[in-house]
Amino acid sequence: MRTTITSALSVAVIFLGSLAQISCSSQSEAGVAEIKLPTVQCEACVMKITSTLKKETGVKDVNVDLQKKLAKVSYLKDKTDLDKLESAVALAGYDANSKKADKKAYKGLPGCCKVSDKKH
Ligand SMILES: [Cu+2]
Repeated sequence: MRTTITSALSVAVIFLGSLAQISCSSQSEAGVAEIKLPTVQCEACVMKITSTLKKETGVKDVNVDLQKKLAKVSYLKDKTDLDKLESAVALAGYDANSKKADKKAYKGLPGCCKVSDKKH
């Protein structure tokens, strides 16, 4: 009986120990980037930009607001930075802050996702 209690206790100790390790392992600093998306047009654009950003290393969470034409990205500062995130969006075919959309990628977007004025 005693052995059972002792081994149960040691299992509990090991379990708690691993929990403590998990909570201490992510020490990297998190930041939130705001990316203006002046050319975002519809839900399909939102989905595309969201999945593009989520694929980036160090990105934890992405929230694209279609009305505000703004993406909010939570990311780990030692893994990526605003410049890389903007480039990823630009490569997907959308303007990101002051970065212009990659022309080829923009041409490949569905018609509904293209800006209706002829500036592009
Ligand atoms: Cu669209």
